[in-house]
Amino acid sequence: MTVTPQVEQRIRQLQQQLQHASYAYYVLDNPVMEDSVYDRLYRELQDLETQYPELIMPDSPTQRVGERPATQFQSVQHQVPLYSLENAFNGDELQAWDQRWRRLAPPGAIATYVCELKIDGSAIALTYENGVLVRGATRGDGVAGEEITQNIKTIRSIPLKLQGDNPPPRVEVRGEAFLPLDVFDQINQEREQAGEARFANPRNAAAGTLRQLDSRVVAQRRLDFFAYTVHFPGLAEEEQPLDERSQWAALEWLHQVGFRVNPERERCASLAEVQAYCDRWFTARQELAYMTDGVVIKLNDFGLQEQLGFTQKFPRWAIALKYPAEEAPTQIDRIVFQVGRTGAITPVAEFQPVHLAGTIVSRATLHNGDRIAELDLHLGDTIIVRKAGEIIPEVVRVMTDLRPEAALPVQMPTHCPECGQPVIKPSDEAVTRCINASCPAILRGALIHWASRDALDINGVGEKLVQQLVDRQVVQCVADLYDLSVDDFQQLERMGQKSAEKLVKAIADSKAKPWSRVLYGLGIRHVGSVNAQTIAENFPSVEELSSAESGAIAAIYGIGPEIAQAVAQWFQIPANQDLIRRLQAAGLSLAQTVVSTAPPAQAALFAGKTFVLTGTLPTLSRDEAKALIQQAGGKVTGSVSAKTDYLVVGEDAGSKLTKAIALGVAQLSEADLLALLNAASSQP
Ligand code: 0OW
Repeated sequence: MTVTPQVEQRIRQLQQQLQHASYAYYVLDNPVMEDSVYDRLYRELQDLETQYPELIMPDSPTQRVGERPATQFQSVQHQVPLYSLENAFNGDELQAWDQRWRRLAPPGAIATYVCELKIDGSAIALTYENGVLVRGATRGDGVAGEEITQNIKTIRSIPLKLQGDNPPPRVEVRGEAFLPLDVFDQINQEREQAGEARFANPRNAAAGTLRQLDSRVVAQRRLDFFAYTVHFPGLAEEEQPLDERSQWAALEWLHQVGFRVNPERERCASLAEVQAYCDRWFTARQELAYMTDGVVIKLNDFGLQEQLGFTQKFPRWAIALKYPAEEAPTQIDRIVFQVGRTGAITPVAEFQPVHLAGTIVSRATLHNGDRIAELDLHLGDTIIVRKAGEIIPEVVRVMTDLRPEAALPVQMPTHCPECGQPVIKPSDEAVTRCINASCPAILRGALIHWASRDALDINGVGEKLVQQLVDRQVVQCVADLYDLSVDDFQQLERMGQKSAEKLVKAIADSKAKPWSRVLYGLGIRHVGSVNAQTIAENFPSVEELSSAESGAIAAIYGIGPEIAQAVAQWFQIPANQDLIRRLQAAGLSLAQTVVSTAPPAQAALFAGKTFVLTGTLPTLSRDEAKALIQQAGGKVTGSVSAKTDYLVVGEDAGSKLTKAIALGVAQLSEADLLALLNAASSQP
């Protein structure tokens, strides 16, 4: 189709607005646009770029998630090697490092140090040409890594294009890709619900995610990134765009061109200040939203760094002071066996509380029966517990010489501790499992999973409520939720009329959720939220899916035979077929219909948002537009400023539009505005 100037302008406008909104949300952590507005404008841009592919820009937000999964990764050479860090484990070793570099430096060298939290993720290398991201790679062995550009592009806090004018011809940026702790927990819950092994720690989770062949899986996992190094290959020192040739200036530049740089960085004038910073963060790190495993100390001045150079493996001008991987002895009190949502039985050691890595610990997972046998664990044993990079403390070993006389070896239960039914231990698995579908633990897990955020997203159905519903046998399967009345809920503890009414409404509203979420909510093994989405796109109704052979399901790109088998078998089980019939009778769609995500009620749609009107609107007068915005909770002012959230743009827009573009204020046409208001008012 021929491109008109209006279309080109609209596409540029959308690309710029969405890019700005994404930067504000993911890098500045300061959203400037409602999700529903972002999603709508994003879909408009996708449609326009599909019609006019020649107008697609490399930094358009639509370029973040690729379509086709890779089949493998290419190996690539790093232009500048990625060095790792020498470790120090205490103050003395830090002092020793300081003495070592001073012996090699020119006499009387004055050193300023830069302290950076050591992010516990996975190091990656980014290459920008003329300001555009052209390649992303894993660290690999420091000399060569794997090319994972498509996956890197899904990390929203990594700019697809550097901000600012006339970017250097080539820039190499290094930093740590990591999973925030809340995302890490969420992923592990999903993996557990899908019957997959949990990630042991955020570092493994980040590294594993970066090496996913399907970038849509990476996008779902919401990796984040802190930059900490920049190189300008081919640029002489005086041509480099840094205020001064130092690590501090490099971090400032990285922040200016659009990267996240860790905000806790500090300059220190002496080793004593460095030690104080490290001591402070040794305890304060527990509050951070991401995992750290130490502090990286660097000499700030690049000239001094160049004089000191590198050993075979490490820069002489940097060191990592690691937090001690603490271990402590303690006495086992008892072993408890937890039954998870999939019936997996996990042994947990409960012991005398010990202080580990800044926290008090009194429980540690024993994973499974194989691990218990490996440890040769006996009741009453004295054990060594460890908590380092791993989130969950673990039992390292038993101090057998302290074992009490006639101590009994720990055995896995032969019957489920929750329902009393015999358990199974598949020969090829380490896990012991209850397979009684009406086991209270499995039912509790199924209800919590069903109501979870990525499934039917039912507010109010959490652990406490589910415990009561199952203990009182009010519910035997997830479909029963849809039969519960306000009275039924009011029989429960701490449930007033209002909460009961809200709960019944939340459950009723969940019927509008799309088929892909229902499929995920069923909790079929190996079917996580991404697989469910993929399967639902290929089998858009439960009728088609339940009658499909596993081979037909396995034929879906990205769905392996194991997942396909689990899905086909699930639909063969009579109790599951009853469940599906019950859900349909309750009014759930179980078919792929276009369901608009219910935007907030119109009255609150624009609450707290400031609008400016400019130009002549096609159908609304200024006053009519103003009234509509005010009715939706928005404020209308006369001039554009950094506080303006939206500029509504009509014909012959003047200086307000110029200022809005300069400030990155999101722009809406009259049609955009009306679409948002209509979407909100048509909420069921
Ligand atoms: N993980 C980090 C971090 C950091 C590089 C540059 C020279 C030698 C290491 O937060 N803040 N700064 C550096 O500086 N490295 C870091 O992590 C290293 C990279 C490779 C292994 C560690 O992840």
